[in-house]
Amino acid sequence: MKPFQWIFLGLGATALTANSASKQKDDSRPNVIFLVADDIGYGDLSCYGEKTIHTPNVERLAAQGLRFTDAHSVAATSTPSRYALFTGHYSWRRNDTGIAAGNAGMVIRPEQYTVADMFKQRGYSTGAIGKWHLGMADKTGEQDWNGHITPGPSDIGFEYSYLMAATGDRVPCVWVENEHVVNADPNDPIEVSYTTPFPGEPLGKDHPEMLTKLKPSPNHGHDQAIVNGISRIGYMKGGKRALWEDENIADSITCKAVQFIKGHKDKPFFLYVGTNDVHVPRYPHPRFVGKSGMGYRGDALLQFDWTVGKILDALEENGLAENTLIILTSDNGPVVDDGYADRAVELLGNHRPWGDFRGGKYSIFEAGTRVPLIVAWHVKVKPGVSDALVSQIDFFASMAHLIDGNIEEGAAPDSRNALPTLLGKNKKGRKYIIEKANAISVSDGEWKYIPACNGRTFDNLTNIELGNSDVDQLYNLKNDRGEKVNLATQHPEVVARLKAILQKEQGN
Ligand code: NG6
Ligand code: CA
Repeated sequence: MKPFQWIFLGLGATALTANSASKQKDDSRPNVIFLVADDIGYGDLSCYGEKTIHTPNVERLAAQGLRFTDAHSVAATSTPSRYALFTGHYSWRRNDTGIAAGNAGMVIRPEQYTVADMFKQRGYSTGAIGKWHLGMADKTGEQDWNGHITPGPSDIGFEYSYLMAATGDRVPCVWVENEHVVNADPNDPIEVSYTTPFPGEPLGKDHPEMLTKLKPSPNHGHDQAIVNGISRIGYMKGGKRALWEDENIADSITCKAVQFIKGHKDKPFFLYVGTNDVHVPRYPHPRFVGKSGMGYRGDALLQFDWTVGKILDALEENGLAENTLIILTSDNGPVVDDGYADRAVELLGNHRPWGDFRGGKYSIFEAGTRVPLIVAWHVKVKPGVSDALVSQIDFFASMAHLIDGNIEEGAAPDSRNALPTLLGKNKKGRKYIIEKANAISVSDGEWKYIPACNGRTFDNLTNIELGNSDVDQLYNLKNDRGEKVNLATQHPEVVARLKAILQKEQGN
């Protein structure tokens, strides 16, 4: 294992004083950080009431900010969720925003206008660090992993980027900084394929003895290329010098985020930090291992919490705590076994990652998309709890309103200004939200309607109820948070009202 990178990069010892002068004082141009967790559920953070895990740094943020109880991602998996977050365009309007492979082309096309473009155009420095999962280069399979991977994040508004292409469980297992693989070696070129194994490269399914860190769960399919004693989805060859080590992923992301904050303390910035925690493969740094009593999944939650703490510290140390708006959320709901034998199910005990909601990641039931959300901005947001109905689709327009109230013609077509709600000036939420897993749903906060659709009701691999049904479903979320009683036949008028909204939004 490499030395603990935090110390390695010399950041741990940096004794910045809390009053190191910041030139940033303009309230109309705060720094903005989108801190997006991966697969962290509504019940995974102690500030949401679960007593089984303690996440003190998220509590510290929640104590300074507004914690939302009815906040939603647009989708129940990462790619469509992040697509909507960055573009303000519903991912379900396109048929190519599903879970992206590690060699997928750019899902957000360069001509699209993103929230990062919006900030950049207003003079902000912009950065994207951590999990990307939105494709790189023009077309699938056409990346130059040994040269300039273009088009890339810089074409959709991110001036700086340090990213994993897709997920921890997908090749290539390398960091891509400013569109170049870090530590790429011309003598050991990287090749990636999602269709054809490379002759001579061992695969997890044939070489279980090489899986020294984690083994795949049966039948999930994470049994292809072996990187660092963990088999992944996809095939990869070369780039030995560039491969990440799973136990250092959180440190790398956190270091880069802290460096970005420090390096931009004199000018407003927009920073997206996508953590890898708690997506699979979960392989936290040894200093977190065994600390949760819940195995690697719980330990990875503590690691996430540590990242949050380091980011808050960096803001304080650089004199930016007062003038930075932080939005902490998750891309989709939780899953316990998502492909690796990490004993997460066995060690879960009484912990309920989904809180009191039904379903989980991949599901149209509430746990798929009802996510943690904390908005904090020093004196501008009065600490507390908001039950307003909010959707990540509105972050884009809200951020434009934060700065100057303008939004470019045609940009973020589905995004509405929710700034007063996000800042707690208003308890009024959205009139309705639309979400998509396999099924689509519309909810006004009280009633949720899921039209009949095709698809499995249950996923045996992850043990999650997906919410698909061949009959219409209607739930009253105020009386029935667990979506147990289908009231569609009792309340046809409510079904008709919500169906009309959905049809109008879908353009039919
Ligand atoms: C699924 C993977 C799962 C995870 C997910 C993406 C299988 C059986 N499962 O296809 O392990 O990688 O994709 O998760 O392949 S997400 O949070 O990035 O959307
Ligand atoms: Ca996710």
